[in-house]
Amino acid sequence: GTTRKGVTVAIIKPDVVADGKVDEIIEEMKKAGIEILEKQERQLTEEEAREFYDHKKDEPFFEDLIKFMTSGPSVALVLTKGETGEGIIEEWRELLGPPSVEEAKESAPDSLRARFGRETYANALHGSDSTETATRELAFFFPQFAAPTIASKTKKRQIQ
Ligand code: DGI
Repeated sequence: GTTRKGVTVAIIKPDVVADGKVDEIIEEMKKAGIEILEKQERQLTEEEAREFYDHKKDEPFFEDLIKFMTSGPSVALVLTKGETGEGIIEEWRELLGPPSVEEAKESAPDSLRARFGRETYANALHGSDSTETATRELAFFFPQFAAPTIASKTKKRQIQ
């Protein structure tokens, strides 16, 4: 069929990669019943980070954010769950907890940002915040995955 499965895009940010905790995070995903459809390790260039966070460019913290996101390799992943992937965006955001690590420790001590974030906004993980954002972020990290499934000899990226 042509119906796309619901997915979200997660990023394991440079703090977690530097702390050697990528496998632990992936275990947490699996414990929550999440399925990983794609995974790619890469260090964002400054240009890529600026494009990825373009909607934050007027924020006072923008330069800090770019510095952090380009400080080392990240791991981008496409996540889904169950037959349809319905609710995966919200569920992953729930597992993340709030963006500030301090706030996460206060209000959601079991959240992944509370447990794996280093400090303030070195917050371990990203998750798309809406279907529109997920589509955009999918195209950003996994253009081959996001492309329409036109007839081709290699159909390996097609999702039912
Ligand atoms: O979608 P989220 O990552 O949960 O949160 P968001 O869209 O509010 O912010 C995106 C990222 O920007 C967040 O993961 C970390 C960074 N950020 C947000 N607010 C601040 C911030 N970074 C700094 N340094 N200071 C902030 O106030």
